[in-house]
Amino acid sequence: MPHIPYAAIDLGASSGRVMAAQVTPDTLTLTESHRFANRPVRTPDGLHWDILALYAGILDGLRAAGPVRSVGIDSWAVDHGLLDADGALLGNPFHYRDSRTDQVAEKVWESVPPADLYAATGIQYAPFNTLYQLAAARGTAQLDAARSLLMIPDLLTYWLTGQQGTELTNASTTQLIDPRTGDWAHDVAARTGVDLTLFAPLRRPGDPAGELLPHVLDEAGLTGPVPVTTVASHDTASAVAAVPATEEHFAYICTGTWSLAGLELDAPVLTEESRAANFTNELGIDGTVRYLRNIMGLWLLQECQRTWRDADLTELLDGAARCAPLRSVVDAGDPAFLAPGGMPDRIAAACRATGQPEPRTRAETTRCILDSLALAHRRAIADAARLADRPVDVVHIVGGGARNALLCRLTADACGLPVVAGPAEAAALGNVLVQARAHGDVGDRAAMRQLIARTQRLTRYEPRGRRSEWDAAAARVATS
Ligand code: LFR
Repeated sequence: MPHIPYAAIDLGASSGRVMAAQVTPDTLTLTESHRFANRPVRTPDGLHWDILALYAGILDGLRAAGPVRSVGIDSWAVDHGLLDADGALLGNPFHYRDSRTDQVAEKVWESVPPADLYAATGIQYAPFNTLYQLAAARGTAQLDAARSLLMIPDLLTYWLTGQQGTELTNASTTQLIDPRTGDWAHDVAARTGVDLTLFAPLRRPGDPAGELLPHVLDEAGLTGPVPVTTVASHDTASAVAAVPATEEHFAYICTGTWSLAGLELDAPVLTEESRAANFTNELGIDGTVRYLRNIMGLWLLQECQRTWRDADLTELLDGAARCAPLRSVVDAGDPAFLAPGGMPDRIAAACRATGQPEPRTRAETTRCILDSLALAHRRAIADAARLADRPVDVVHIVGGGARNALLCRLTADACGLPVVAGPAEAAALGNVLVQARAHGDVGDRAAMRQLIARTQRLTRYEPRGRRSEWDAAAARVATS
């Protein structure tokens, strides 16, 4: 007898999808019900998410999925909608790549120095952290009128259920949560002028989040009641929950628009050394800490493809595989690559600035990006292991980049460690498994991981030596 599936709504920076998953303690099948574009829109006041298009895509997806046991939503982090006293959305949510937060951090640091912020929240500096977005919004008519703030998955959950909550893994990316307690960092909020009453009560992955409203059921062609279950609503937290690790000492890299590389820990690392290395302590499921570094990821290549009028990925990767290795590398962690536009030229300029040959062809630029990502992966994992004082025996690559064989192979070579690649749809799988656990269909975190390891197609890449070439390339990036 087929089981009624769970629906995972997983929103990424370039597309959203609704996935239907059937789960038993021994089986797990995931099928895509609907995929839709996520196209950021620039208006005179800045770069925004098209939140209504995303919501419409979700309703289409639920209709395509048919009867479901429960629904869960995850998306990228830090971004949010502001709502007025009647619960109406005030304007389109800003995109984290919008430039309005440029130079805002320095002002915030006048109230709370960066060392104090890190000691209290464990969150790495990124210009787009919600804390800085709120500082940039200070004094605007919109923030003045706001009576509540909902993170993107919480906003969509509110529209589906009529109930407001703040999911913890995503809330940790605001830089307003204390990772030791999983509660608000009241002192940071008070000193930076953030009104914490804007936030709805905290919810944890697995908590109920309401039921689909009658008009939602109607639009999606469903018969109620359909519960919505809180998942790890930060996509990276869901992806880490689905890392198919059966070993104790593993590192992970969640690859997609970003590469998020690091370790799962029981407690945060809040040392000054860790802050200087720009490691973050975001929260994961079951009180775990996602100790990781943000690396620009396949964004570098996606942006090049956009400049090259959507050049074919397979051709680019085939060409890159034939290029000389490690000819030029850039620092793939450099925030200079955060904003959209002109990426091939910016990469060429970074090579020039460090005295390396500029990539001349699309294949060479692609190779430069993949070599640079592999190097950044290597550095992040080595730094995480050192700063958290934990050995690493294997690296799991999950997310879209797990399909990129060249990237996985280069990462194994650079790290000098075996890489296990897959699943590509880790965020959706983590979303599903947290729902299935809440509804009694799967056991604890280890059982969730074993289920993924047993049921999903994984590819193993052994390192091929050549450590000295990677060491030499690392030295070139260190000087950039
Ligand atoms: C990945 C991700 C990262 C976060 C970035 C911005 O999709 O969620 O974890 O740092 O997007 O929100």
